[in-house]
Amino acid sequence: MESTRTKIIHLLSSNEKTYVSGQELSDRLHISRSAIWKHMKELEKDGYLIEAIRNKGYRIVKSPNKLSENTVQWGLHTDWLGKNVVHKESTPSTQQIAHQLARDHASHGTVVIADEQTAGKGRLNREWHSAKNKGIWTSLILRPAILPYLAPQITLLTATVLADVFKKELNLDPKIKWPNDIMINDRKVAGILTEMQAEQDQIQYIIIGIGINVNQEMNELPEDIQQKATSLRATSEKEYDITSLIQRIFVHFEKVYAEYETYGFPIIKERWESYGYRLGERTTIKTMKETSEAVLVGIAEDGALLAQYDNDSIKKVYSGEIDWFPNR
Ligand code: BT5
Repeated sequence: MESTRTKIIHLLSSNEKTYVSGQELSDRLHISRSAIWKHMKELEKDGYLIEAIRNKGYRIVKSPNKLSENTVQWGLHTDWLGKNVVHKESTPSTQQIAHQLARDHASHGTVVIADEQTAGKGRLNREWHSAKNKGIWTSLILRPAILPYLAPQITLLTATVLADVFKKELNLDPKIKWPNDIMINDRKVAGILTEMQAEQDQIQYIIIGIGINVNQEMNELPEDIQQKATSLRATSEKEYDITSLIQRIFVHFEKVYAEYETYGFPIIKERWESYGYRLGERTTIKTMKETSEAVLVGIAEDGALLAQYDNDSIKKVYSGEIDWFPNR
């Protein structure tokens, strides 16, 4: 159940430019006008800046500069992504909460966001550092109508969304290192962890975990990753508003997801390849049997990376087999 104050915020934020009268709020929420007034005072205590004008009504001018269910939703212009937000100040991992919510039938587009994760997860049980208020640590619950073996496409899609936002909205120069790392200046700025619950021919849900280093200074990054990681701030010397960045990502995600539903994987593949890290370059590939050189040429429909060998044969290769940083 939405609380009265969340309802008030929703009603006001669907009319950002105009005022909503006390009478209208009172009619829609079935509470008195003086009760509405008291709620407004409570919102102000929480850091909302509310303008109240006689004969016009109320308007939210600014939301507080901290993450919460309300601040993420205030001014979020999406149809389904982030309509249901669960925010935690601190949690072991947003993935865990998202799994629980998904098992309890949370809807497509439900998101979990944390200020801090104490046991953030990478792939293969690797650790993901998630310092308090320094980054975006979020998990999206999706219920795509695709076959389970195509799920990696959603990871690739997510990577293009992040790269687009970093490039087009923040003027940075991101690359996507197959399959899921967003790189700036050869350092990892964001990672994606996809987990899913599926039967043979049907996905029950996918959880897309997104971790983005946003406002860390270089020397705030943990020692074990200082040589290979970066943050948006460290690459651009600008601080970013985390709430508004989350909103931009959700809005763009929804747009790209709709394009994917309409046109299928080819448009994602094309975009992904335009950002592909070291695509077109020769790399060393080590399989169990041999070590050889090949040129990375693109991605396949199932999400595999394609390498072209000197005899022109194109083969699928996997992450552990590629020497990404021969000089590191
Ligand atoms: C990933 O794994 O890159 C997936 C990261 C997903 C994190 C999100 S945050 C929200 C959600 N909740 C979670 O618990 N997880 C998801 P992988 O490709 O395995 O990379 C992990 C490796 O990246 C580690 O072994 C470190 O070397 C490095 N690393 C750890 N923390 C980092 C950070 N904050 N920035 C850059 N690199 C990091």
